[in-house]
Amino acid sequence: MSISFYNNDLQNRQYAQNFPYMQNIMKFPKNFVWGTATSSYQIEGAMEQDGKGLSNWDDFVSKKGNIKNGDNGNIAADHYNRYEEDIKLMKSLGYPSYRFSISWPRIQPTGSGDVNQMGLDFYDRLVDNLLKHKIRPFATLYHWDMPLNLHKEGGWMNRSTVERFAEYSEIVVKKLGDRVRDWITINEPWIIYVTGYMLGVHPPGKIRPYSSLKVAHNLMLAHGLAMEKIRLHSPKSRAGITNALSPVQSWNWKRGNKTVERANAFINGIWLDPIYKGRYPIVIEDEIFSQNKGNILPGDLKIISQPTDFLGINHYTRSLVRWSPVPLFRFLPVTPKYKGVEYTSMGWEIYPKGIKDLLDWVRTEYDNPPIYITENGAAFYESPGEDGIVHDQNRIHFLKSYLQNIHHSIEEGSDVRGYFAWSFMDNFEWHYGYEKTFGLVHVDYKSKELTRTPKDSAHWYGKVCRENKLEL
Ligand code: IFM
Repeated sequence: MSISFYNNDLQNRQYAQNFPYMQNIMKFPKNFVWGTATSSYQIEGAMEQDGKGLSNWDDFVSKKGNIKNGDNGNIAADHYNRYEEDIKLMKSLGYPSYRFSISWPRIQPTGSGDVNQMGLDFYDRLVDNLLKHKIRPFATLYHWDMPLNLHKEGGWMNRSTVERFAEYSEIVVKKLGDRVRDWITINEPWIIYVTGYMLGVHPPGKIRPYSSLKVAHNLMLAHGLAMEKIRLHSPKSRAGITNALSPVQSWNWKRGNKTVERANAFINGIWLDPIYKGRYPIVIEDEIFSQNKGNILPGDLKIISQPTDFLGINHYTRSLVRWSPVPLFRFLPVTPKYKGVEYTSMGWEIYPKGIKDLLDWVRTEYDNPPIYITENGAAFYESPGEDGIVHDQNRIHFLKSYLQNIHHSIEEGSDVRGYFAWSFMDNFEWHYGYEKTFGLVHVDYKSKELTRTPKDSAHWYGKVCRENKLEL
């Protein structure tokens, strides 16, 4: 079977032919927000410091075979103890915004009731320090670390976790909402759902095709209830959800429309339609309702569909799919293979035009919502040169070509307001451990000092942020 694809340079040349005004310098809109992103479990470490409770991830990493090389986030980049140094570095590199997440078990060690003041104080200091350096904080309430007690009681399968999440969100927003004015409720519900409950590679490590759609609804409801708390306690803030989205295409461009439609509903629509259309995607609605008997209550979709201020999009690669008899999904991902194809060390195809396809689709399907690209970046096999620096031209090339496509989509009308590179520094890449490095800043995990050294891309990206433009 032959599939014809365009390689990335060809994509750009063709775009230039269609849009002759394309220049060598791409200016981004005034007030475009530039930043980098991280998450609590991936960088903080300090597993049991200052009263933090154990999390689903602390438990998952302790079980043999779950994580590559037996790695864990017990110490990670020790950001909990080194946040001042990290913020200084961020400032010196010229990154004006920072997206971080808050560790729920640091705030509520048992998952309900009592607050761990020392945990809350850490984020208080972090936010103050960011503001002191004139770095705008974007806070994510849930980037996958949940108090172990709640995890043991069923986690996102259990509707009561949603109530607990609302309680936790209220505590955090009450404390930080006078200074944090940009909130993200939940990071990537699709990944929480698919890795934790369909593939079994993230906690709770289950494969539950006939009940997992409860998780999807509970995550969406948790988003809605957190939105209510943000509106109540920080009315001047802007808030939204961050989704992992990708344009879905058939591996065989001549057929497979039904499969694409179904895959698109699971990967994208289920996390967007309830917010923007007040209902679940029609093609999978029956499955969603039949798996959620007694779990979807009257009024839930109203809570979920309350207005948000922006949509956060995390994007890395497109999704090529083919039909398969696998339970529930009835599709499987396909790794693209064609002449000239390039992959990151995650095995993800480098396909910059995918981000334009995605933004164009969101613009037309959901009435052009304001968007932040809350994550985009690449992991490569790399190591420092003799001078101790990682010379990562491949990452620069990656970021440049994705930003170029974002710019194309903005020129055609997409309301993209900002971009956060994933990630500020190398970190714990979940079940891959420390082997996959997404950072602009290299962290020497082999040394006790955990020395931070900016890669070439860190300086290149700082210039883009400072000048608000891309030079091709
Ligand atoms: O590292 C993750 C992040 O936690 C969520 N989005 C994707 C990144 C790369 O896999």
